[in-house]
Amino acid sequence: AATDAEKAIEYRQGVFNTIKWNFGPMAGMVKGKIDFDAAEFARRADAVAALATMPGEGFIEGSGVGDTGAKPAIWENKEKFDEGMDALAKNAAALAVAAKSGDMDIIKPAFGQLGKTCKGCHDDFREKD
Ligand code: ASC
Repeated sequence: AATDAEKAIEYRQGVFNTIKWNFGPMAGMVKGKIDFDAAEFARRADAVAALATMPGEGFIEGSGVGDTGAKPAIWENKEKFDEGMDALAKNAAALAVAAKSGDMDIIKPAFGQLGKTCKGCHDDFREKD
């Protein structure tokens, strides 16, 4: 049977993979590599806003071992990590609001802010692929 740590790892990776599934097409639209579809963009932004509140609880104590990209820094500096998770949720919510405008000039900076938030935490807390 899976341990609690294994279940937590599977849980949070599932959430991050689902965020990435939705984030990718939004990035393509922002960069002009995919035609902008405002309704699709808003649907994906809503999905990411909901998902963004979820991965944090998967970083339970003792779940940093094994074949994951999670750095020990997460548990050594949990307060800063949790702030990053809060920023993820906040900026994803802001993007969902911006997306409802259907206006790329409004969406673009909100998307950029969210992408910076992803990268900030990855730099500190995630091993490079
Ligand atoms: C992605 C992806 C990330 C983020 C990050 C944004 O598409 O997989 O981890 O965007 O690169 O800066």
